[in-house]
Amino acid sequence: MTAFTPWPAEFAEHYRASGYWLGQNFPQWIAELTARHGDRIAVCDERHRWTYADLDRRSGKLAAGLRATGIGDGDRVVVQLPNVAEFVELVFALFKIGALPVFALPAHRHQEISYFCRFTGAAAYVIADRHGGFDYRALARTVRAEVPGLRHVVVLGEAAEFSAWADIPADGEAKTERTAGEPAFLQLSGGSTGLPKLIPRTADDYLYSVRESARICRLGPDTRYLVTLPAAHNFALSSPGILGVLHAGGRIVMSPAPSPDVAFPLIEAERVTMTGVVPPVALTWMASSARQRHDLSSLRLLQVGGAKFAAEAARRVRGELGCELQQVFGMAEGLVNYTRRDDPEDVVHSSQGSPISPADEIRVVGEDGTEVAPGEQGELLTRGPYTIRGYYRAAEHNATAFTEDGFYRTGDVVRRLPSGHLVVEGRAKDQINRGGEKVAPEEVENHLLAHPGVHDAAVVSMPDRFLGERTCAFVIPVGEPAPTGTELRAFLRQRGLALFKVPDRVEIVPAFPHTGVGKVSRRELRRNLSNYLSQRTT
Ligand code: AMP
Ligand code: DBH
Repeated sequence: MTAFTPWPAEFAEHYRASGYWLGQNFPQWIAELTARHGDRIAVCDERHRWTYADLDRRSGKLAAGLRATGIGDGDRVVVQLPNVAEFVELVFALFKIGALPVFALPAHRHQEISYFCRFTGAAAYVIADRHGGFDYRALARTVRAEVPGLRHVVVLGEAAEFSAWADIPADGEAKTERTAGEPAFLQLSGGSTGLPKLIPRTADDYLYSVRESARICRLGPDTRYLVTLPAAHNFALSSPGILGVLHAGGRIVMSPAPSPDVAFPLIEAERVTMTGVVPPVALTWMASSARQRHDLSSLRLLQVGGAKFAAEAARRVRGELGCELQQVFGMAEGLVNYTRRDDPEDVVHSSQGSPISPADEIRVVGEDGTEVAPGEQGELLTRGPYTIRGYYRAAEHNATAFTEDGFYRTGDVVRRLPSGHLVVEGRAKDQINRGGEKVAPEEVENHLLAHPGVHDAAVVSMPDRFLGERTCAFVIPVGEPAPTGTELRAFLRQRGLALFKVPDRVEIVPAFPHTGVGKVSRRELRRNLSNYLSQRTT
C-alpha cells in the first residue's frame, strides 16, 4: 500500500529551486520561531498563557515523555482535542519526535475514530476528558475495544483507566531524523466516497503554504488570531491559521466554541484582530444582538471559507461587524485561494479568491476533460507545490481522484475571472457541504443499509438558507413495521457516526423515482431525488 505519493523529481527540483520548498523540517521551524519570538505570547486559552519559549520547552518535555512511552519516528497518533493551548503543545511534541498527528475533529465519534486508528495503525489516541457536554473517555473505551492494536490512550484531564497527560512529560531531548520531504502529519478530507480519506502533508509543502498565507494575509507580531473553527481543521491550522500566526510572531487565542456568547467576550478581552469562520458562523455573528454588548473594534479581518459565502451576505460584513472580509476557498488536499487585502470590494464580495502561488496550476475542464473557454464554468483541477499527488494508502481511489499527469480533481465547479479569481459555482462530486462540514452521501448510506429495516437508501442535499445545504435520506423500507425517521436517526447516532452526518431529514418512500435510464447509477438517483425534493420544498 502506498502511504505517500511523492512529487515527480522534476517538479520537486523546480519547487526547491524556486525557493518554495526550503528543506526545513518542523522541529527546525519550531526552533526558528522560538529564536525569533521567544518572549512574546504565542498561545492562550482559558487556563494558559504561554510564550514561544514556554511552548518550545513544554513541547520538548512532552516529546521526551512520549518517546519514553514508546512512541517514535513515523508512528501515527490520532489527535482529537478541543480548542485548548495543549493542542499546539501536543502537535509540536509529535513533530519533535517525528510522529505523525492524524487530525480528527471533536465531532467525530467511534465510527470515524476507530477507522482512523485502524487504517493508520495508530500507536496512540489523544483526547481531553470531556468537552462540550461529551465524555471522550466513553468514546475511547469503544475505540479501544474495536482496535486492539491501539497501544496508548492519553487523556488531558481526568484519565480514568487511561494514561494521564500530566504524567507523560519527561526530561531529556527527543530528536527526529524525519526530513522535510517526508509526510509530517495526516490531514482529513471530507471525502466523497464511503470512507473518509487521509492526506499526507510534508513540512516542505505545508510550510510553504503557511509562509505565503501569512504574507498574503499581512500577519505580523501584532496579529491576534481567534481559533473559532476546530483547531485541527485545515483552515484553522494553516490558512493562515495557527501555524501562519505563529510564523509571523503573533498570538493564538483559543475559543472553545464559535458562538457569539463565547467568541465575542474573547475578542473583546484579548483584543483579537482576526479570525476565520464558516459561512453559518459569519451569519450568526452578523445576526447576533450580542454585537452591541461587546467591543469588537479590535477585529480587523474576518475570513470566511469552507463553503460558499453568498455575495449578499458578504456585502454586509463591513457594516455589521465593522471589519474587512476575506474569502478563503481551500482544501486539505492543498490548493488555497484568498481574496487579497487590496482587491476591489466587489471582487472580495463575489469571488472565492485566487491561488496562493504562481506555481499553482489551474485547469477548468468540461465533462470531456478538456479546458473550457475562458470564463466558462467547469471542474477545477489543480497541481502545485503544496497540493498532494495522492491520498494515504488509497491506490485505487488515487487512480480516479488525480489525472494521469498529477492534477487533483477537486470536484468543485468554478468559473475563472480574467483576474485569475475563482468563483465557486457548484460541485461535480458526491459530497454535501453542510455549512463547511463535508458529508459523503455514500458513507451515510452504508450506515443506513446496516439497519435491518432498510432495503435501500439515498442521501441527497436540500437547499438551506442558513447552512447552504442540509441532508435528506430517502429510505425504502423492508419488513414490518417500517422504521421511522426518528428511529433511523437514533440508529446512526448509536452506531457512533459524527452528529453532523446524521441526516437532517428522513423520507420513507416505497421506491425511488425513475430516472428514465435502464440501469440507474446512484449518482443519477441522487440528482433526481435532489430535484424532486427542491420542487417539493419550494
Ligand atoms: P476538503 O477536501 O474536505 O478539505 O474540503 C474542501 C472543499 O470545501 C472544497 O473542495 C470545496 O468544495 C469546499 N470549500 C472550501 N472553501 C470553500 C469556499 N470558500 N467556497 C465554496 N466551497 C468551499
Ligand atoms: O474547507 C476546507 O477544507 C478549507 C477551507 C478554507 C481549507 O482546507 C482551507 C481553507 O485550508
